[in-house]
Amino acid sequence: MTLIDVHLTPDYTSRALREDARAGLTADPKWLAPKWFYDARGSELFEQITRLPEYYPTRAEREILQARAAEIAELTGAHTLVELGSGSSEKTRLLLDGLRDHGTLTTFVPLDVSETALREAAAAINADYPELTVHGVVGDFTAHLDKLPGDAPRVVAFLGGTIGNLLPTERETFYTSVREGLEPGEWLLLGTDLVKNPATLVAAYDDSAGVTGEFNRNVLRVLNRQLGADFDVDAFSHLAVWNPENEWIEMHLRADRAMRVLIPEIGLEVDFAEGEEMSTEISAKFHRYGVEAELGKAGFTPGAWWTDTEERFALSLWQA
Ligand code: AVJ
Repeated sequence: MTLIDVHLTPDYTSRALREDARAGLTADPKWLAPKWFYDARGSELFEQITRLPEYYPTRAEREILQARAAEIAELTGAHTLVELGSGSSEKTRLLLDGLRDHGTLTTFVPLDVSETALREAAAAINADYPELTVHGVVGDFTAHLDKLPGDAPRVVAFLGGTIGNLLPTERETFYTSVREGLEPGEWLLLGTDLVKNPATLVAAYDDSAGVTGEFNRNVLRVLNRQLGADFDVDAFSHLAVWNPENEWIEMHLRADRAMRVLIPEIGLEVDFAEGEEMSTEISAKFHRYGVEAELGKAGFTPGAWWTDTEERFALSLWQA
């Protein structure tokens, strides 16, 4: 059985894009938010990134899930798996298999802002796990965590290290709203990339095949298509920098020449100086002590901490 709850109005995404583009392109320094990378082409480029030799996080997290899915089922006794982000990936299936084999799972709840991605994910999982109720939610994980369906105990999975895209204050708000959306005794399963040698980190975000550069520039294509902008995409260079104070990777787009960009749908003219850098993503990296401090502050109790054999990535379990 498949059910879909829609918590977003049809124009939610286009309004949010307009507001973000206005705020970021009139700021100094300029920024664009990483959530706008993921149109069809951007999602395909990200899939390619996950297969690059330099981009270790996907493989490291998969290794942990393969080793620990049964243990996650045992520890949580989950009846419901909620996945933030659409969730029909191989990693989702590793978790679903572990929980199903344990015999307690009844419901899968994928949550995504994209109704198309959500319906595809829900249908794919429904086809392969016909005994589960698939109850999808079209929503924003920064706003609709109080409306999660499914019978308790639920496990909310936030995988891939996407938490690293949030600023520290945004992470605090996110963790608190997850905890408030859960009943005491329910669970959060969190994937976090770990601080390591900067050369390894920079290579993961600046691959030799140039896929991450294409992914980064894709945000300009999204603005060209959605807002009628006239960015000369090829006039921007991809940069990936390790910020040691904040322990995050920053991706930037650097204007290779001075230019004026018109964005008619939001009535903006934006000037770039030659060499001007615009921030497009932060991807924070973590230490165990930092994750424990942040989750503890949000009211979670530690359940488990697992890493891959090379200790590049962590998967951790937290009880509300
Ligand atoms: C999907 C957010 C986990 O931050 O590593 C990959 C996105 N950006 N390469 C990450 C990304 C550049 C990725 N997340």
